[in-house]
Amino acid sequence: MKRFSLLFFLYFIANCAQAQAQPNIIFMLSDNLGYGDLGCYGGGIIRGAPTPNIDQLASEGIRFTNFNVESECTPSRSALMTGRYAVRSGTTRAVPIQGIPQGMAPWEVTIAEVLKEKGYQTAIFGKWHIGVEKGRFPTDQGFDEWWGITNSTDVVSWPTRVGFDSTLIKPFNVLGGTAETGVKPVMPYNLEARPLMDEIIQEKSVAYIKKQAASKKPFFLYIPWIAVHHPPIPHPDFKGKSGNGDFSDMMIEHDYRVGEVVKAVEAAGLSENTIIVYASDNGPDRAYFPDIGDTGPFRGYLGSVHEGSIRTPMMIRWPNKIKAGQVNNEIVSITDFMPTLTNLVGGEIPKDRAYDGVNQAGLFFNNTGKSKREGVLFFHDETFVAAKWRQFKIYFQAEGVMQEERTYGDLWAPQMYNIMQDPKELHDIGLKNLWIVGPALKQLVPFYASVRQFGLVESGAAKPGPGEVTIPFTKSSQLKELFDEMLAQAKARAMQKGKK
Ligand SMILES: [Ca+2]
Repeated sequence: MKRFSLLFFLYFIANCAQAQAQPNIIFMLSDNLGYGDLGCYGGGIIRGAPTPNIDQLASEGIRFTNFNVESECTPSRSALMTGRYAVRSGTTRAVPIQGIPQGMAPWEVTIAEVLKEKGYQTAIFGKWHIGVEKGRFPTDQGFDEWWGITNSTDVVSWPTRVGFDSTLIKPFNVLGGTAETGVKPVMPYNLEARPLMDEIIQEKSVAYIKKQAASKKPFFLYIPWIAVHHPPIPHPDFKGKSGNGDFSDMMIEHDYRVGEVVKAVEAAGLSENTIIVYASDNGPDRAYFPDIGDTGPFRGYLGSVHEGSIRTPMMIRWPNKIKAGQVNNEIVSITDFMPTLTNLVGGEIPKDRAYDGVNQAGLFFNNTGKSKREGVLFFHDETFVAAKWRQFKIYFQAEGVMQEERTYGDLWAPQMYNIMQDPKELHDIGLKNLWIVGPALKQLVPFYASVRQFGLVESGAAKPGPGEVTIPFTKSSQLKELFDEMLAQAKARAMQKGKK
């Protein structure tokens, strides 16, 4: 009996120790995969590409149906890393011109940096796309090691284009290295390398998980896959697998590789205490139709802020905490990961800057089913374009969302859509529902005030300076007065509180 008690006691202690350990975090991000591509989101077999591995991952945790990203690779990845809308960080666009400073300022604090601060080991295998030069690489932003690319994958096609002049454009490379030793080119990034990239990323990720399991230290592994960005070239092992063209072949390959990473976590005995997130950075790119992702019930392509662009798959598995089989339609933003994960590990986000992300620990990990936000804001460059609020979306600028359109511009009155009744955003209900303007735009007040307080980082700048966000239909001079007054009042209240 005594012996049994002792065994039970030891077992209990061992379990406590396991439960208390900081969870490992694996964040997988696909590129330009649409809302309608995965089986668990209504795609899969109807797209000629079953996705059993990702579907299973979703079924083992919580799957989100109202996950909001930014409208391109660069802003979305910036928002993920910083917890801030890209408009604050000068990362609303990737500039396809070599030698121009761009990407995330070294001043920004990333998820990797806050996790590292709390004892995490960190690695990224894949596409960074928020910095193309020394000082702005992931190894400068909290990652211990990196193997991957700085740019978007379309660069591999450039040399095949009519009139391409290789004397004017420096060749692109895959980079690799560590924060300690620095990074250097490890192989050319070209059409030959393109189909092999995700296999290498998978192998490096699997090896890293094995190594970390042995080290017993918590880790953060960020895997921004190359798939399913154009050009659509599947790995030779998957070529022809779907019988439905290169894009479907690439989807089957992608699902397989995600599955192998999950299997590696299981094989290493880390399943219970490892958080696995899977998401897509933005919707399909219109450039390569029909070899592109599908937007499911939504409309719009990469670059627009219609739902087809900014609503993407996202799922989280953490067997220790998250009840399996949940599907949730609460509004979540890609900016929410930074504060949520920071809070989870007992870290702190800096106080000298504004955050757009909110702590979603309840919804993500504690099965509350409720989001801490009612809306999200969307921008084009430094112009406010649209706000999502509850089931409504209100546009302050018009958008061209057809495949051949790449426009946005002025409206004579805001457009509004009920995206539950009208997921394609086709039927403007604005003129009958002007009441929505006030509540939907309430989010803009703290945002605008914080821009006045903390400024913006200009594209390519090292740190924030005074900046301005254009809000159509309003006079910026009036807004300035209004928000300066509000700021002064808030400061006075804070002083008063301090005195008490
Ligand atoms: Ca992308």
